[in-house]
Amino acid sequence: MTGFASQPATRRQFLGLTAAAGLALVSGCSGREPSAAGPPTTGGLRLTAAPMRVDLAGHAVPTWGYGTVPGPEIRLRAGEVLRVQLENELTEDTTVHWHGLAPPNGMDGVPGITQDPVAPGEGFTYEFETPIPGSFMYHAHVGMQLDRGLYGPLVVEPRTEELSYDREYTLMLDDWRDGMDDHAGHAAPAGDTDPDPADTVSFGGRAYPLLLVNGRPPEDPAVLEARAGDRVRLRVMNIAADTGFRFAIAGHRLTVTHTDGMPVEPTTVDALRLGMGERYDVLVDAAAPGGVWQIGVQPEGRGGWGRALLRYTGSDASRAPEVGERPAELAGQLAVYDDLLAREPLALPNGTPDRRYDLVLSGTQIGGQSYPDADPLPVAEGEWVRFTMRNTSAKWHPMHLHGHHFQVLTASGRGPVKDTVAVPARGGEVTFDFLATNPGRWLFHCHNHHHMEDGMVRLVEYGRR
Ligand SMILES: [Cu+2]
Repeated sequence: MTGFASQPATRRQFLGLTAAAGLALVSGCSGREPSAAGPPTTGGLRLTAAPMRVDLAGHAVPTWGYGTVPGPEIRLRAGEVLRVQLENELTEDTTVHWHGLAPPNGMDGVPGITQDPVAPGEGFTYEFETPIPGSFMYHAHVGMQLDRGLYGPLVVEPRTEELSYDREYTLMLDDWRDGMDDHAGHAAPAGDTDPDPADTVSFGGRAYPLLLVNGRPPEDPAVLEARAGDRVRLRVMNIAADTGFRFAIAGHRLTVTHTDGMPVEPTTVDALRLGMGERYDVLVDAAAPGGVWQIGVQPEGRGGWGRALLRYTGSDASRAPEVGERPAELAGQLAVYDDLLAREPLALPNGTPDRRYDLVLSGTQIGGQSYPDADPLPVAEGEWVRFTMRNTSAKWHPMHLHGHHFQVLTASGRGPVKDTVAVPARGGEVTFDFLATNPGRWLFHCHNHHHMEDGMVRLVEYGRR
């Protein structure tokens, strides 16, 4: 809990969570009821990146984090100023990136591009307005630091909440291998060279011995409480480095209300697929006949398993599902981009885009180039820009654009507004449009962090028209 806010409202909120530890909710994930909330965070938060230990079902493993894994949930209201003092107590440089937000370029947290890296023993203050509500994440953006515990949820609440629900939880899904050398028995051989069978949906090929939900392994799951009849809002976030997930809850359906924090027409499905960097907000009606229900998290394209539990208040926790019990809903109807309709489409002008880029994703290259030996992609302020990506590789690539929201082009003409979009393997194609309204130099990259480290990055660079 070190490094948490100095602001009273925030601390009260946080202590409220800690007091509810009997619910087995990990610190930093929200289990509060909106009506019972204190004032939202207005900033003044201190994040200290430091070596720490995280308890994984009784094994204290070393990692780097912001005091807890996930880090403390940052919550503020649309239009407020996010102010975070980062302190670096690591042995190497670090920065914080605000995934899905569109801050001024200098606050985007990309070392060497938008700011000088923060050296060990140094600090940096991030400060910017957050006008757009949604479910976002923050994470370190230096090397593979994200693969450790340096991440957390960030929620910007709307001024007026349109959805009606009784309680909400944030779920961060992660693949984990940090500090697991002592537990090598769990690990499969590493490598990213085995070709996947043609019908496999795979976002990565590395071996990860554990999948965590809110920092917890399947043997020690987070427990989400609900009363019968409650409507529960879940903010599901994939912060993994190398794993796409299938997500479902036994005995319950999911009504998708937001993708990457941006509203869509509510649509009810059985399961979600989340590429790395993607988020979905869903509403779940606690309409089952009581009990304890499995929240299943299954990696796409490889083995492994993660879970949490949905417990109806008063139900006997000793009658929880077996650790490995897989909800049938995982194989049910999936939320797909084509079925999602933006509730607040981008204000694109009539006519045709001012600028187009057609980019082939091959191996871990974008347009045949590997960063840093890669040309910037120039845009000019005010332009309507279109990216088309065709993926010829055997892996799905979740492509993320910093500093902007884009609209996925679908047959409906009103595809979801997102900031990270999964491009299917073997000829899959996705097109998105954005408005160049946030000047600077912005990363466009694959959110598989191994692919990113391999150079699957381009810079979108504002210049003169
Ligand atoms: Cu990739």
